[in-house]
Amino acid sequence: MAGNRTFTMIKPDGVRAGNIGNILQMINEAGFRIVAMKLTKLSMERAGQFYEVHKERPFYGELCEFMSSGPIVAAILEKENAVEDFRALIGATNPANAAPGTIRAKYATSTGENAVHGSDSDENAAIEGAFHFAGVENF
Ligand code: 3AN
Repeated sequence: MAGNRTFTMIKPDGVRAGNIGNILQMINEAGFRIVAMKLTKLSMERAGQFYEVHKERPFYGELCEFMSSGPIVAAILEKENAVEDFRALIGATNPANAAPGTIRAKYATSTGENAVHGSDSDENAAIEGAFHFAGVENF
């Protein structure tokens, strides 16, 4: 059975461009309920931990520098079939391939600076949510 929670971050580029409100509006209009949310910042070390699975990829260092370059909005979202539906809402990793109307088609500028993160599985959604939020911060 598909899980009902996913984890997202509005990345430093999205925050810098003033798109927090626009992106949250798209998330709300797509029917997601916000379970947890905060404006925060990843240190280089915490970004490295979060993206540990990409450690061997050539873009890992660049990714960690970018993700720790400014504040982010971290959130846990709830909706039936949350992981899959949220991936559809954000669009492809490379915004050039993102379907029209998706968050990345509207607000991402490159594969690296692509405005939002969305968990890729129920298991990772739970791990990533717990990375950012204590249980008492979930509503
Ligand atoms: P997604 O965020 O769509 O799940 P992943 O998990 O493949 O994509 O990659 C995680 C993050 O790593 C992306 N959001 C992006 O910021 C960065 N990334 C992925 N591929 C590249 C690449 N070829 N060059 C630079 N950064 C990349």
